[in-house]
Amino acid sequence: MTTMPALTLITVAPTGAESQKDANPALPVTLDELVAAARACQDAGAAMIHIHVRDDAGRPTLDLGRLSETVAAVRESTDLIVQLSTGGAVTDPFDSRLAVLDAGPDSCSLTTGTVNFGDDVFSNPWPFVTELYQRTQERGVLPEFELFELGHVTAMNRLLDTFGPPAGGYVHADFVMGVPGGMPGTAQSLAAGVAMLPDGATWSATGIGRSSLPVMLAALSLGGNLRVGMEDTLTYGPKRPARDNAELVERAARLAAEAFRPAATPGQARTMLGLGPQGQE
Ligand code: KMH
Ligand code: ZN
Repeated sequence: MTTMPALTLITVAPTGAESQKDANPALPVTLDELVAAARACQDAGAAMIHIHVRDDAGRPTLDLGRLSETVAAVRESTDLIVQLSTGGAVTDPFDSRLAVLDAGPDSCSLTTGTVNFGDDVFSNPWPFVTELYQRTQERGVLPEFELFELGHVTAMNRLLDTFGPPAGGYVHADFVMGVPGGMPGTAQSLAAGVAMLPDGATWSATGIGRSSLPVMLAALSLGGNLRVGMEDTLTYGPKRPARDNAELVERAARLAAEAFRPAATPGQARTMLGLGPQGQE
C-alpha cells in the first residue's frame, strides 16, 4: 500500500497569461496586486507561487527587469517558493523563455512537449526543452515539469534518462489538466499519469476551469499536492466568480486538512523539494 505524504504542498498560480481583468476584476496584474495576492495566499496556506507578469497595459510580458523586480518583491514580502513561468504566453519566443532563469527564481516551470492550447499551440520542441532543462541544472533552479498530457510524462522520463536528475536531485511535476487540447481533468487520466512517474517523484495537479475541483479531490486521494489559482480558474463554482486567489487557496487548504494532510509551510515545502533557504538555491 502506498504511504500518504503527511503534508500537502499548495502552489498558487495567481495570474497566468490568458485572462484579463474584464473576466474577473480580482485577477492580480500589477506588481502591488501580485504581492498583495502572494501575501494573502501564504496566509491561506500556499507555500509556492507560480508567477506570470504583466506590462503596464496588463498584457503578458517576459521583460527581464520586471521579472527580477517581481522575484525581489515577492521574496521581500513573503516566504513563498518563487517559481517563474517559462511557458509565458503562446506568442513568446524561445529565447525570452530561456532568459527567464536570469531573474533568479527558486523554481521554474518546464513543459516537456508541445500541446494544442485552445485555438493556439503551446510550442515546446525537444531542442528547446533540453536547452532549458540543462540551464536549470547549471543554475541550480528546481524545474517543475508541467505535464499537459500523458506523452509529456514520457518526454520528462526521456529528459531525466538523457541528462540526469534535476539540480538538487528531486523530481517534481505538475499535471495541468483540462486544457482544450490536453488530457482531460479526470481521476482516470490523473491516475494514469501518476503511474508513469519515476519512483520518489513529488507531484501536484491542477484542473482548468470546471475540472478544478474533480482534479483537486483526485490529487488528494492519490497522495499528490495541489495547484490552484486564477491562472487556472476564475470561478469558485458554477456561475460564481472567485472572490480572489486566496479564496481558492483557502478551499484547497481546507480540503487538505480534511484529508489529514494539512498544508505545508513554505519552510516545510522547501525541505520536501530539496531547496535551501530563500534565495540560496
Ligand atoms: N500560458 C501557457 C501558454 C507555464 O506557465 O509554464 C503556458 C503556461 C505554462 O502557462
Ligand atoms: Zn503558467
